[in-house]
Amino acid sequence: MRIVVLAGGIGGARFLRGLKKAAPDADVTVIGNTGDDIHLFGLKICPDLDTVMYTLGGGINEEQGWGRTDETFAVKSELAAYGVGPDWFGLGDRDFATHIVRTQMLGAGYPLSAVTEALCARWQPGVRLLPMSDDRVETHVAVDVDGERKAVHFQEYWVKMHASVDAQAVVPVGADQAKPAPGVLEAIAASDVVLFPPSNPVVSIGTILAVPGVREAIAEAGVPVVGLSPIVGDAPVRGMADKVLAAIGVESTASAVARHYGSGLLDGWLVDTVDAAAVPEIESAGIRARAVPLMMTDLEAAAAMAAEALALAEEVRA
Ligand code: FO1
Repeated sequence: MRIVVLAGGIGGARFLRGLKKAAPDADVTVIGNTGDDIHLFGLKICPDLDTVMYTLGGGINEEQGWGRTDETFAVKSELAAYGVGPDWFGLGDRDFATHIVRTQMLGAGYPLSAVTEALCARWQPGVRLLPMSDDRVETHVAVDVDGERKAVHFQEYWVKMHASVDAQAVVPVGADQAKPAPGVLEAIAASDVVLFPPSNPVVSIGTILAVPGVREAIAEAGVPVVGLSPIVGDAPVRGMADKVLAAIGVESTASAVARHYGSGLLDGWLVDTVDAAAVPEIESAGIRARAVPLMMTDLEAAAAMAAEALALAEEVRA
């Protein structure tokens, strides 16, 4: 079975680990969000691609969900001694090596997709990891600070500001001009099922869908498209999905997120058992829905979620 997964960071990566356990023989292609990418310390950082690569490759810091295990911060503190920041973004020594290799290869003219493949040659994630695009896309968030509106990079909103103010708008800058990376449209067209993990529907999956051609390719593939709600009991399981959903006028409920994707894109939607009452409303919007446990407390729980998503896909297909 050929499975295409659109993935953000932590939620996407942990779901993928469950999917690999639930469907060990499947051929999995991951289309990773690159809207979170940022240039800092002269280096190109791709948080979501790295989170997927490290999580599936066994190098992730399990407690944080991002960055490397057994990390040290000597380079960052040496840079700080020179007065070089930013001090609000935590890059560890081991992680620095990844960004140095990536930035060197990009500087030598390799596209991000080739660089990602080269990095994955070390980590062997057991999936084909593709950036959504080789072109630069950066998610910016409009915020009101001291009575003035300004746009900040998504990482600044999330990591520096801790999403402490409301997001007024979310813009994937450059997405409208971006082309899908080599292999993205082909993988979708050749897939048997497309999955949306419990990743952020706006700044993760929404950004991937904003790359011209991706949404259309999914709709035209004619295969079951099944998603898992990142909202459980009217609150995001992690992250700031509520803040960015509000910015696009979507309520933070499992049902509203399903309706936001819409029946033209989504065939099936899993909600948590605490949201079981939302199932009829989602089904009346033309999306097959089931209520199952959606907390990825461990690998077994993530694998059970992935198995439920694949079962719903088969139900939709039948
Ligand atoms: N998240 C934080 O909350 N603080 C950090 O200092 C931080 C650094 C960081 C470095 C590399 C990386 O790959 C991810 C990092 N993240 C950090 C996570 C990241 O900001 C977000 O969680 C994702 O972009 C959202 O998917």
